[in-house]
Amino acid sequence: MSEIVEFRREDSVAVITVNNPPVNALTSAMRKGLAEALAKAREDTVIDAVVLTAAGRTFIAGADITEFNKPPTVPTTSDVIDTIDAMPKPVVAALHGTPLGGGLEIALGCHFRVVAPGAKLGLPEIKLGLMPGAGGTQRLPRLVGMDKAMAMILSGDPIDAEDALSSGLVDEIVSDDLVGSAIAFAKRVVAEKRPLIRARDRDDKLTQLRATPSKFDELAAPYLKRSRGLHAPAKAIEALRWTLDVPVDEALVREREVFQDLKTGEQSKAQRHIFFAEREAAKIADLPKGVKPLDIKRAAVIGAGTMGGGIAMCFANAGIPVTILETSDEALKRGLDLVAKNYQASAKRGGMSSEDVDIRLGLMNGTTDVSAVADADMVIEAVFEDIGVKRDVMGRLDATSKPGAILATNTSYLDVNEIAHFTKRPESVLGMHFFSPANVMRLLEIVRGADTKPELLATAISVARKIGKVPVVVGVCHGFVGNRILRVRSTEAERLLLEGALPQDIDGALTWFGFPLGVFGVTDLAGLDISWRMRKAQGAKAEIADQLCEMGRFGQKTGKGFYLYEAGSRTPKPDPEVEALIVATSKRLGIERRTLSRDDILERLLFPMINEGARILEEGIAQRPGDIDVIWVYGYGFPIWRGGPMYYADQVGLPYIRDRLTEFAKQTGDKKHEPAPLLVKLATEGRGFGSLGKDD
Ligand code: T1G
Repeated sequence: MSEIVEFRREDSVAVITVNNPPVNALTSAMRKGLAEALAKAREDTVIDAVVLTAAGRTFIAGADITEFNKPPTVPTTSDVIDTIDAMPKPVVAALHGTPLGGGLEIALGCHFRVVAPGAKLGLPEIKLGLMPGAGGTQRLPRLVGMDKAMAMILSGDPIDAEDALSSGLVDEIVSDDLVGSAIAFAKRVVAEKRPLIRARDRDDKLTQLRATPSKFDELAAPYLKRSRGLHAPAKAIEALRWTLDVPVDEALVREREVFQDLKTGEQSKAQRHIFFAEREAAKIADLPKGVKPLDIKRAAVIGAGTMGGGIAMCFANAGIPVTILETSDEALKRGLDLVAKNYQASAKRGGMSSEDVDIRLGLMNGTTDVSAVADADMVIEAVFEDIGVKRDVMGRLDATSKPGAILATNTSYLDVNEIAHFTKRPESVLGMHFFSPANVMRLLEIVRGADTKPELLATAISVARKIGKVPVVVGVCHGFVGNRILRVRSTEAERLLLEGALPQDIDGALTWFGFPLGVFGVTDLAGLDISWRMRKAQGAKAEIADQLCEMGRFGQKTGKGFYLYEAGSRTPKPDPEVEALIVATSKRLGIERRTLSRDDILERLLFPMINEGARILEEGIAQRPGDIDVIWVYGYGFPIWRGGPMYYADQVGLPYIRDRLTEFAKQTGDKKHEPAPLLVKLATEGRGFGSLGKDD
């Protein structure tokens, strides 16, 4: 038998165990081993039942994604499942950990399923730009009904063991000795001569829907609406519909074909890039071996504003007690009320039970007494973005926090090294840049100061993962990685307004590209006044935005900004007044307006961002191009199916980008547009950013 598939017998039950750490990814060798083991179980007359299980931390967590760029090999996962389907003896899947993707599809092909508590079961293919390709779209709805199956397949989110039991995905939850219980289950099935249940042949859960197929469209509509730009959701919905009117054998063949198409498509490749980049981003190349994260038993957040409250929610959500410090009872009450309101809203939407809300609120301890942070292992300040305020707060935290506590500053632009030296323990300071709303946004930039101890970085990464964030370690510079690149885009957008584009042209180009919102839509949402104040403090100017602010047009909150908002509406409407102002400003500045195509606009916005990304890499502010991609996908709405700015650059081709940047530098007279040396070097060598670290 193959090394990664073990076959043994317990009385008359064959126990087939896969073992391919860390996540039992379904490799071609595993499929081969499974096919052989199943054949052996089938032929051995002593054996009258089979238990299929996995060693280590999880049942099969899906196909091995690293094999996706190679041609498919036989036996395929579908072949393995067909073998199980055709088996005259009961096959029981014993599930634990994260049975996902092809792993869950194999389990769906078994006749029975038992599961350990704590398991998470799902079909996450959609997150990789795919849909299930080994029967998932046909078997899951037959087991759990269309509503549930569609939610699982279209969200890609797993469900827990209890949910799996109540929805009919599994037959039993077994609390201890998973394999022993599965063997006992199999023996019971044999003794009771229970008929073998093949999911593919079941129909009871779909009868009602077949009678009213329009209900299917109603179910699908919200998912289609949310899937702008992505190919996979519509394909998955199409495949799910086949359960209503296409014979199952044919539907299974079609499903596999569509899956193969998606797998070789550009979108899935980009999404797979992000999957691996996200995991790479949590690794720090020069971290000394053996550095262990510190245990964070209690956290404290300074400031109960929107940001502070959101950060505190992240800790409470992960079960970590958190103290929230404010300067006045009023501000504290306001902050805690907002947190409670957020939780209640999410309970109302069905996101959590009211007990969950109570548990989470119970983990939060609001105070105005700074000495209450003394027992926190990690303190995150989320006070006003002003270096003087930060100096004051960090000084006080230094005086009160216990030795060894991590002091994190949640700043978006400020110099973390300077902030670290507001304390007498700069080695205990780092930046943790959360994105608003902090309880929702997944990105966390972890800013490494010059003195930051390695343990702190390891701890910040481990805490980030515990609180459900995607951590990326970055170096110190103005705006770090995300906002530094954002600033380049904003500058270009302003310039484009003066050169001939209108806000709706620029935003239209960006939303066409796949961003959920354009530059000016975002500005109107966030409010124009904040950056106006920042510009005034720095003596900086933005021709159009400054004039809009002087007119009191601060964005959605005043009903007017770059766009017009009708009372109570969040829909931006182009405003002739703004158009006239832009045209007049161009004229006043002596800029001859010209027509800019969508491509002109996109290149002018995106290529300088890519150029800045190259500089960020040269300076070592980001460790790898993939880190920049992860930051822009998770923090700034860069369409995941385009893989992030640096991955996208490689698809466009660096020589073209280099040449265009050179032209922009000539046109605008801005030297910053000149292509960065790294970009030029890679373009000349015929390489892409993706080759960095691999060839040199
Ligand atoms: N293939 C290859 N490598 C994988 C992998 C996979 N499916 N899943 C994880 N890894 C690597 C990962 O890169 C990392 O490597 C290590 O394992 C630990 O992962 C026909 C075809 C299982 C919930 O989408 O969601 O089946 O960085 O750090 O936080 O329909 O990994 O250590 O070198 O994430 O404990 C469907 C993807 C495939 C599951 C574990 N399956 N994986 O999380 O650890 S499509 C998935 C996950 C499919 C069929 C189709 C998570 C996890 P390294 P980790 P974790």
